[in-house]
Amino acid sequence: MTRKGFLTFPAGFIWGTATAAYQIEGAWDKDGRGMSIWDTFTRQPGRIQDGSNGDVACDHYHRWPADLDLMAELGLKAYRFSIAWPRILPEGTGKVNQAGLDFYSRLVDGLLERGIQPYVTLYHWDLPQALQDQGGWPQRTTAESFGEYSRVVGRRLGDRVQHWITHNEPMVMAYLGHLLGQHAPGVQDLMAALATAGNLLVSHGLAVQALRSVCPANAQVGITLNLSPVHPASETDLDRQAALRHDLATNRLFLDPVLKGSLPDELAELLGPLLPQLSPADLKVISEPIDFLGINYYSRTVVRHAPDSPLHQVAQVQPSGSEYSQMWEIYPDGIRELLTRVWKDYGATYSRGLRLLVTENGICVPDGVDYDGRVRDYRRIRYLRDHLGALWQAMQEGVPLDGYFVWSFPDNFEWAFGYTLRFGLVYVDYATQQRIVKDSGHWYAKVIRDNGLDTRPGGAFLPL
Ligand code: IFM
Repeated sequence: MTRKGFLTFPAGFIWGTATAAYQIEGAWDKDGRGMSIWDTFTRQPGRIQDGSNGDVACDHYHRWPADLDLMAELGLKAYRFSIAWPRILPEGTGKVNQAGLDFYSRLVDGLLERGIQPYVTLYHWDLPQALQDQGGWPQRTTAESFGEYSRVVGRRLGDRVQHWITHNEPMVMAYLGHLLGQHAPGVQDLMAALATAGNLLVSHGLAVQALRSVCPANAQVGITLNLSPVHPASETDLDRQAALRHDLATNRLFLDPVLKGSLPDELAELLGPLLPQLSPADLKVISEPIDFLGINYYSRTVVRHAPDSPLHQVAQVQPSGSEYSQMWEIYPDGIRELLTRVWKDYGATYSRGLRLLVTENGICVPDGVDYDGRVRDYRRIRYLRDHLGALWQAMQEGVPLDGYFVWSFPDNFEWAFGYTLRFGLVYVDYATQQRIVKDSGHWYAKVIRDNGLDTRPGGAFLPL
């Protein structure tokens, strides 16, 4: 801390924002793009709250130069985006669509010309429909196809992209996509969900190997997990045990194989025959050394023992007396708790020296355009300020954190919620595609300029 109430970040701290292909690009049938599972899912009646889809979304596919100009105006140092697999390999494997690669190549050049570092996510949930038709993620062959796709992208962009993220939130793909059926492909099958988790993990390792084989030696490769500290709803033994089970089934199912090369014994006890079938050779692939771990944090998870619930007999509780966004409890200290725990349990002992990044953090609140054209999203500013404060605290406690990415740059297609929720620093009028930088966007630009955070009461609002 340099002066009272002002939190200074290390020189070179990476200030960024994040998006995902299906949520912003639109142009679903342009230039040879194949169908993805989200094109299929959104066309099934009742799947999406407002009946919408990503056909147009923010039309970023056509408007990317102006979007990148806006990022440069706000002073962003990095931009995390995902590549749509069906643009690159419309059938999921085999014939490469050069027009798809050309699009991302131009995007990368556009970022570098503006002094913004690209952070590329290879998979943010838009599996080619052709692979789904052959069984999708519950099949091991899909993991192998992901390795092939990663090699194709790495070969084309590796000369300019230094930072690679194999997967975004595999837990969501496994459970929301294959157990709860709330996301594409809409499957509700416990076995399929856990097989998906296993194959996503293997595919991560195959992608790391593929990237290392085609990218320059200084390539930085990692994975992004959505993690959440799990708290028991009460101090009873039953609820405490429930919290441990939930931590195993959501956090440790992914952390342990990637960073320790093993599945926790307690998970084997919990899942029995449902445990993802991973051989020692698979675990070796999954734990292929990485350079950084990306963490997406939005909220903590509070759970109670619930004997009738599937998978692990746990139910989530919304504690009373907390503040909530449209989706989740607001719990800033959770990011400090999570980062220090991940560092202690995994990072500090990681042989090759692991760096951490917060690859997503943000909030959806009902935003509106005021009479003068401004979007005064003070709750978002407060959320971001409080989370950055807690994250700064984690760094004081010894966590080597390299950067922070706000979710999201523009408002966008929020999966099963369609366009009903807004997460952006930039407001999108979907009827006209006009962009308006929200007050939070201006506030974030000031944080970046200052390389630090004004936490004095009212300080967050001073630059506005
Ligand atoms: O919009 C999503 C994103 O695709 C993945 N992480 C959470 C965000 C908010 O729900």
